[in-house]
Amino acid sequence: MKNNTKTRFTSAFEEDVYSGLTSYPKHLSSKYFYDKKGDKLFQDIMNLPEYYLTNCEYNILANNTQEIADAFTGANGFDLIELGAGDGKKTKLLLRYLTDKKIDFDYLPVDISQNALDELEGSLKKELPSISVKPQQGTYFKTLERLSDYNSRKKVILVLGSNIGNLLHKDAIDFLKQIQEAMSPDDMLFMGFDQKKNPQTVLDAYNDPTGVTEAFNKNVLERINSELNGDFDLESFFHWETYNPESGTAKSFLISKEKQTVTINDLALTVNFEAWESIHTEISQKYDNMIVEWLASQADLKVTDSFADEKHFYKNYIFRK
Ligand code: AVI
Repeated sequence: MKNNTKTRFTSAFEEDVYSGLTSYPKHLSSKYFYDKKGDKLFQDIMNLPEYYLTNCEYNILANNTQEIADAFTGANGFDLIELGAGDGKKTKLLLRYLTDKKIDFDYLPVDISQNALDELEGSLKKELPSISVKPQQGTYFKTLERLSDYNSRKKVILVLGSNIGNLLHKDAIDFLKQIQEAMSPDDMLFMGFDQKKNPQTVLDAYNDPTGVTEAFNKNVLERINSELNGDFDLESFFHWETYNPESGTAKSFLISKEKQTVTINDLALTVNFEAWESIHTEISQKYDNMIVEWLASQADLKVTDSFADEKHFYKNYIFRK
């Protein structure tokens, strides 16, 4: 391999792509799936019949709205802070109930993308015009830090979609710890965790026959091509999914169909692939109560309640300090 080591990177993307593709085995982070095209592909994934996560969580929120909303409500109202709000389809179930009951709360969706926040705010203005929406643009952690002394009323932190599943346990504990540190004794965290289930059901959710998941996975290569001046031939890689029922870890890979060389001009990098060599791109962790309680204890949080869908495919847990 001919690598003219480039020591100065102009972005985290450059640095991560460089280190991931010069490692053995090769890897790239799933956080780079998401740009305008990746966001749209993820929306399409959420509408796939095989991708049960979205419907399960929607059903949990629809079937337990009152109980969940009652747990949220504080004596002086509360701030509902949602990390990674997306299109808010599931959250709107709760927002509508809270509004109908005239409960005093502010909704603070947090997202890195101002565009996503603008779209969400626009749709809320139309559908639920009386809600007080205070969008927070920024990373989760910076925003949580800022909001931890934002005001003295109860904070409810919402993380839906089993987004925590894209983190290794070590990073998931760090994530929970940072949330815990931003919480006061009355505050609560409401978080979704996809559950262990028939391994085939998991594999099918990440391996749809229409190829949307494959296109989503390959979007990281497209971004390298367009943003770092690379020449990945997308057709010479295919998507591969594995699931380990013991650990509960689903893993996505891109596999090179042949021996080939890829050049990434902006990194002055040439990457050689053997036939069948892999790039690991994502983990989607599946949980059970034991793992969730262990993660919580590692982050000094307690699980105080949980809600499941009928098939027990998915659970939302309430955590307190
Ligand atoms: C965002 N995240 C929780 C999704 C998941 O299930 O891991 C991303 C995804 N990857 C492939 N399909 C969906």
